[in-house]
Amino acid sequence: MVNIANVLSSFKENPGYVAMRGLARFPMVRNVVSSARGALNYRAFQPFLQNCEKRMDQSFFKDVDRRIFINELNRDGLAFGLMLPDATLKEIRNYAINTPVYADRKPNMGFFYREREDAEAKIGKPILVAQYFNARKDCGAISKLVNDPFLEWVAAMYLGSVPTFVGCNLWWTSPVQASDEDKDKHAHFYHRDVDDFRFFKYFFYITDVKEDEGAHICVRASISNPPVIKKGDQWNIRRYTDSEINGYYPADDILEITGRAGTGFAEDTLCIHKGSTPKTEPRLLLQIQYALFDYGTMNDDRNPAELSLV
Ligand SMILES: O=C(O)CCC(=O)C(=O)O
Ligand SMILES: [Fe+2]
Repeated sequence: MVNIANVLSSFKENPGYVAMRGLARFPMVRNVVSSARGALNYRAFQPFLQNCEKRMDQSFFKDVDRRIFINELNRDGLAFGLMLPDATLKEIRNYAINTPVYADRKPNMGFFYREREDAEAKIGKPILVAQYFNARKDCGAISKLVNDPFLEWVAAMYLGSVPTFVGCNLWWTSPVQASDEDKDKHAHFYHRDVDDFRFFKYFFYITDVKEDEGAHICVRASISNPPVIKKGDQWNIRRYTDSEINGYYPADDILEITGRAGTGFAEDTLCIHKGSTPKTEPRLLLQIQYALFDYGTMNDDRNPAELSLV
């Protein structure tokens, strides 16, 4: 059931975002708005691509075939084959070790990740997800990655417009017995994201992610084939159970994405996807998101004065 009071209060806070969430669930509206944005932008589009190409030999991913990558992303809503250099991984890990992270993404619940058990005792529950704030501003390797010409070129081609960087997020997912409420809050049930009329995310594993150890799970090509199980599901934005998804899609298309530290991929998370809870080893993930418009909802920018430890 839609809670009208909640919708009205969110509308007051961020009308553009709430309107987009209402409209972007309809494929025709997504197409019309994306084409219009592309048309308005067309003068800037080719120079943007050329600028990326000019800088391409500085890219971390200059050896990846970008045309194959974008074709894969267009076909499946998913594209694989990125790998971060060791030095970048090391810098992000150092940042993560030496910077407080925030339980449940709450600015007043900071702790150092090595002290997670102490923080759990103080909070009185297991911490499934803890996220850093201001990571791009405070970690040089992340800010360099956000401006990587390969990532920007693919973003422009996928969006059909000069891309808008809307945020990066770096977070730990820990091997805990989490409540269903926390699993729901932290996207551990199958869902589709409606973050804009057109958008996508890069995912980079900063720790090794083996089977059953917190892999991201995505249904290949489900962007053009949403699960219609209940009436209205083609437009509904809801959580799905594992058995609904396992019963709807061929097992071959439900991908548990594993990889060693540094592994990266692009995903349009309008595809059906979810996070999974690791059995024994925590997962550190960096996500970088590009879209047509910035509603201010996807970034990790927080006023440092408002951050505190538990
Ligand atoms: O933690 C994960 O792998 C899932 C996150 C997710 O749903 C998202 O980034 O849209
Ligand atoms: Fe999601």
